[in-house]
Amino acid sequence: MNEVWFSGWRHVFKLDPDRDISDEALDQICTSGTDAIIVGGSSGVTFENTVDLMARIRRYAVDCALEVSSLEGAVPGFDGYFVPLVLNTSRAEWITGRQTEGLMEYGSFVPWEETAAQGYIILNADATAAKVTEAKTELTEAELIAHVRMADRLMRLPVIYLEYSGRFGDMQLVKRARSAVTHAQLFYGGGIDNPDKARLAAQAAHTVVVGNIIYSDLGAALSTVAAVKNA
Ligand code: 1GP
Repeated sequence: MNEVWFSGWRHVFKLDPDRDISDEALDQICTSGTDAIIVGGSSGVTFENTVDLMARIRRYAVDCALEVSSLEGAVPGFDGYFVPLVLNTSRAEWITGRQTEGLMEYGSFVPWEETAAQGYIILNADATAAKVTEAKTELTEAELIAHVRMADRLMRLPVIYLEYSGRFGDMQLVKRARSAVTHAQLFYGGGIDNPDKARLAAQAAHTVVVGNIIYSDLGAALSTVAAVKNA
């Protein structure tokens, strides 16, 4: 793996600009020892709610990156930017279409050194992202490995993101995906709501993303940091 701005990340919290979080909860998330905060969501993301959340996180030293999933939500001022390309959809607009439209508009302003493409492979049919992009989530192991090789070997994407958002995934499958990777950083996200799941995910992927549980059980969310770091 090449050294890049997110290489050292083992644990990441993902915050949704469209969901409310109190100052107290945000303080605990940002000072939890997590390696970074990713701001991103699959619906309801606007310039206003993104800039608002960024400004609140910016009071802390923690790295903060934006996952750019819509033109409206493209906000300057983050430490880094991820641009998701959904690999298991047949709808081209989610692979390169919208991204190219974004570059038509903002191509001259992109901080390329701090911008990375993520090859998203969405594996939970119930996730909003799967519905929106009409992802083909029922992949056999052979199909998953082919998608990983497409991203890692052919497209040379720096990040492969196995997205189970809302459900804890198959860690054996995640491990096999990691074995197929030669240079990409493998992110895993989905359904981590306790230290055990966090540890299992950390043993399977390079980087573990924790989202939803922040909003329903902050204590459980915070407990995932040490679990990942000690895995
Ligand atoms: C969502 O992968 C992240 O994009 C995390 O998933 O919200 O299920 O933790 P959860």
